[in-house]
Amino acid sequence: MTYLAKPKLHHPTLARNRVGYTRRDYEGRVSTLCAGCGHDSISAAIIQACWELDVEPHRVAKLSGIGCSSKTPDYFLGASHGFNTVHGRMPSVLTGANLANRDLLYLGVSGDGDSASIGLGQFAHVMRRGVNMVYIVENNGVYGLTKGQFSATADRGSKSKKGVVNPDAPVDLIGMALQLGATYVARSFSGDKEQLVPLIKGAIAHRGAAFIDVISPCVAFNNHAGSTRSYDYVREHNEAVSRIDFISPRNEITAEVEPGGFVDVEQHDGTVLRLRKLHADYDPTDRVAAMSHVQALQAQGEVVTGLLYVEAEAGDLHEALNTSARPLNALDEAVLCPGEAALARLNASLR
Ligand SMILES: Cc1ncc(C[n+]2csc(CCOP(=O)(O)OP(=O)(O)O)c2C)c(N)n1
Ligand code: SF4
Ligand SMILES: [Mg+2]
Repeated sequence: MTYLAKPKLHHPTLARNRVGYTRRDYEGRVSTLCAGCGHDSISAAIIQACWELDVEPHRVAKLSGIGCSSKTPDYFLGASHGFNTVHGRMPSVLTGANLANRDLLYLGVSGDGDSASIGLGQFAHVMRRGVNMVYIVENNGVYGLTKGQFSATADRGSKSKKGVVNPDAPVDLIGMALQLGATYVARSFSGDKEQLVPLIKGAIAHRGAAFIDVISPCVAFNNHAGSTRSYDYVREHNEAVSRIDFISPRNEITAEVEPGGFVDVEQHDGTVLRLRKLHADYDPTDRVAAMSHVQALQAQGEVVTGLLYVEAEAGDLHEALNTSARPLNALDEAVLCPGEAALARLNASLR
């Protein structure tokens, strides 16, 4: 029934957020993905996070590549800006858009094929440049759209639906993001909305390169015994280092936590990430320690989830390049053509 358009009328009693929108105003078109696909749960989590954070839909730019995952921006935030790039090229288009207009919230949505194979170089550079964005990989270990070939994130030894064993070592996007300098790094599971929604909210509030790797089972091609991306496998091996509560400055702190069992990380905009520690010795502000802790748990076959690393006061690409504080389309003629004297001064400074 995906050819049916969603009704535009909303029930008048639906709750509205502080900017006057109902949750339904954050939805997109009816999904054409397989029933049960993890990607649809991620779309629902993005909708929930944006509604709860009072994000104005027209202030968001959604960018993606090619794949089932990259189709999903059509299914959320229907009133936002959107750009479906060539396969694996979302990061460079996002970087350019961000440089032209820093006032929008940039949401990059990609797949493990899109980011870890054809787009791996682009992934690396957008992370190391610290582009201010939320970059989500919907990671199912296969190329879902082209019928289930192993992707570069598939674990060595995992089995395809036809029983073929993957001989190759996996690309670990979390390890790469940490090593390349991303300043907010998290992993979650599409089946764990309670963990995923606050992680997305924290990433939206973060200034800098925020990366979330979301394990998102492909029910059509990678949800069988022998797969390490199936619902059953991830539920059995999900090892959360912490649970995160996102606290906005205007909200009361409602989460009940044991004293000493949490750490508060305040971000540049006053939002607080309250991390309820599940691993006593895990420090999400120590990049090197986070890398080795995550690697050690992964070596035991665990799927490590939670906020793995955060640098609360991170800078971004605009800061590094000292760019105009105003979006380029808001610059008037007087700024763009400052006159002969200004040009002469500039030339003199370069001699
Ligand atoms: C340049 C180019 N090469 C190959 C393809 C074929 N292709 C389409 S989607 C895809 C992989 C998608 O995998 P992933 O990003 O993991 O998304 P999923 O469908 O699993 O969500 C490939 C190889 C293409 N569209 N363009
Ligand atoms: S093929 Fe896999 S990834 Fe694509 S929509 Fe179906 S379940 Fe989702
Ligand atoms: Mg995939």
